[in-house]
Amino acid sequence: MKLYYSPGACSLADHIALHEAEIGFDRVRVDLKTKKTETGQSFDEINPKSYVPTLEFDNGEILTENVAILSWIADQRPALGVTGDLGTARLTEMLTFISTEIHKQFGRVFKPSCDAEAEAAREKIRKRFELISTLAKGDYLFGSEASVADAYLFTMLLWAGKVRLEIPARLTAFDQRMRTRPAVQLALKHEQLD
Ligand SMILES: N[C@@H](CCC(=O)N[C@@H](CS)C(=O)NCC(=O)O)C(=O)O
Repeated sequence: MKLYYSPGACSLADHIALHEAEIGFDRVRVDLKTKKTETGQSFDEINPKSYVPTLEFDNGEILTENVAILSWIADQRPALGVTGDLGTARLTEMLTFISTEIHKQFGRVFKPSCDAEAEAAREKIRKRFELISTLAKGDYLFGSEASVADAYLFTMLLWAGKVRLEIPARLTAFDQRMRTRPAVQLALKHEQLD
């Protein structure tokens, strides 16, 4: 299995989650500007959507989208998912919230069409981090154990740091807690972000 990633991009969430799941995989770095992999392959031929994360299975099939890849990882290792009657739905709810309401807003912060757009996006992200910090059920989003959603939230906090967006104290503590996890340390090391 191969994970196509770009250092510090949202694919970091999947990178961390694969390590958490102890699933063996090869990392293939993608230059998102040239759309070439580290071996010079055309990334668009691998994933016509032209973005990371992209997971390629040994039979050549590819899986894209953070929500789908992280859900698939949780399916392989239920300890990284959410238990209970609504467990799967709650995980999907959280992953979708992070993806569509936080991740997407960062695009407007990184590449705004104007200052007002950037500021509006920052405000939305701030509010959503605030909300997530109140929704968290324990040390991690769903209680005392980390799930794949925590890997995604951690990646968003890394981005918040890059653009100097203030985050609630509870999320600062969460960020520090995540950084003590071997899977996080390994992924940060591999992406040279440590
Ligand atoms: N809908 C996708 C979006 C993934 C995404 O935004 N990937 C970014 C990096 S964080 C990317 O590869 N951008 C390159 C591009 O769009 O050209 C998902 O949620 O997985």
